[in-house]
Amino acid sequence: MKDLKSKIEQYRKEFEEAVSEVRDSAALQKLRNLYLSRKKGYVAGLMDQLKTLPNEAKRDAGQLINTFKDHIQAELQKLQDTFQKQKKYVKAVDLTLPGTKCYWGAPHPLRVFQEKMEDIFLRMGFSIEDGPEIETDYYNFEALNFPPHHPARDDWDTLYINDDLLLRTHTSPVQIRVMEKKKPPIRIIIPGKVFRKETPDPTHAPMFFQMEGLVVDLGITFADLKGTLDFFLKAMFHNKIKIRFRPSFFPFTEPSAEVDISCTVCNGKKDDCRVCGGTGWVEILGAGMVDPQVLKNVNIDPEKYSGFAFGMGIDRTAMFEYQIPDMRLFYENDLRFIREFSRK
Ligand code: 2U9
Repeated sequence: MKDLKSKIEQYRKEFEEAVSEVRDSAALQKLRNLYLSRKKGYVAGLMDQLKTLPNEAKRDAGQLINTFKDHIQAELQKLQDTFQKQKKYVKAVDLTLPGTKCYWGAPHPLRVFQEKMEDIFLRMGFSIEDGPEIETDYYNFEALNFPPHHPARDDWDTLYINDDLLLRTHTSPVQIRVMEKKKPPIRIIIPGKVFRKETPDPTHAPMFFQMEGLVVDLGITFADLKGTLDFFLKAMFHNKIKIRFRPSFFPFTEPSAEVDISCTVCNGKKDDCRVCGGTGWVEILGAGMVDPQVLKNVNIDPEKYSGFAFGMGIDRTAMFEYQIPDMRLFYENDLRFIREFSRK
């Protein structure tokens, strides 16, 4: 019995020392095994020794062993609780851990620019329409007053799918489709992708974005066309720009014009301006009064109704506004470029 008592004392001392040095859960588990493992633990050894004692000593000795075992269990439990709390605490406040990288997307610069253009027309009461990108020869050309094999078609380098189907070269077929379904008053804009058979270079791409507009109503005149485009261009650039109309030709409008604004980069003051080439003017859009034949093609009476239409390249205008030298930058998906211009 004396032997057992001193052994317990010895174990207790060793345990107190060992427990004060435990720093993590692994060391804790090791200590637990050393003392409490069912077969080889010190407490199990004490129990084996208990069996060898005379019966009258067993009760007291048993109590001593149990008290020692309870003490060990309580101390180990305390330590375990402390580690668990620390674990939670570290998770919440360890500011030295590297953060999780977050990759933000950004709207594409062309989309930002398109929405800026749309907003101005929405304010004037226009609505937005869209339509198919694969079109028939009829909607892309014939209905717009381009007869089959007419040389005017050569200006729209077309990607044909077969004799009848093609990738639309302008968004104008959407206006035809809208006029077939809806009678005047019509006041719409059509932003969208168009396709041309072009080799990519700084100012050309086989796919680019266009925005066209159409107004058809009673008594629409060239003055409405001028007033609308004047409002748009001044809202888009700034109020001080000058605007000029030059006579031009499109098969679907008569009369037709090309519309320039005074150069916002040099204001006509630099002979070698890279934007206007020293002319002081930059071409922004094309426009005209809807040809009576085009109205007839959709069963709108040109004696009663008249209209105007216009068209511009979204890419081209964005390049001018942001002074981007190469159209291909829009389509390379370089995030550094996309983020840069999305902020503007
Ligand atoms: C209908 C009637 C008339 C649309 C028009 C233009 C002038 C024009 C070009 C500008 C640069 C296209 O992106 S670009 O290459 N467009 O100059 N577009 S009038 O006229 C229409 C359209 C549909 C039924």
